[in-house]
Amino acid sequence: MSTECLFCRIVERTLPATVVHETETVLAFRDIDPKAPTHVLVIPKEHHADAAIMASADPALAGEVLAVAGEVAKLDGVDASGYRLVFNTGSDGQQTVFHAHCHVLGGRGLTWPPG
Ligand code: DGP
Repeated sequence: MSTECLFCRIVERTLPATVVHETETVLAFRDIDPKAPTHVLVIPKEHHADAAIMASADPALAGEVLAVAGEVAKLDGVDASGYRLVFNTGSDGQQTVFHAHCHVLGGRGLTWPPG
């Protein structure tokens, strides 16, 4: 845990967030600046700087993040119509928070390539 990390603070509940799902190892909460009707961030509770680092260190945890992302899509009712999972990684990938997170985006027709 790092108190310098925004998402660690959300895990610790010292920073508020709208939590939609939680397991022993994973937390899902609504993005503060939603880009679609469903925009939820799924994060490991343990701090890993990005998705690839998380997957190398703990492949099972990476699998749990993906499984929770699918659960979130079901909970928000976007599983049938479709949704997008995104892991922005590094500066060219537009990652701004360096705690691994999966964006779950849905509830509207998404464009490709992403802007
Ligand atoms: P990325 O650019 O992939 O690193 O996405 C970081 C996302 O985190 C971005 O969509 C906005 C969101 N975000 C940043 N700060 C907060 C916060 O304090 N609370 C919540 N719920 N979301 C945040």
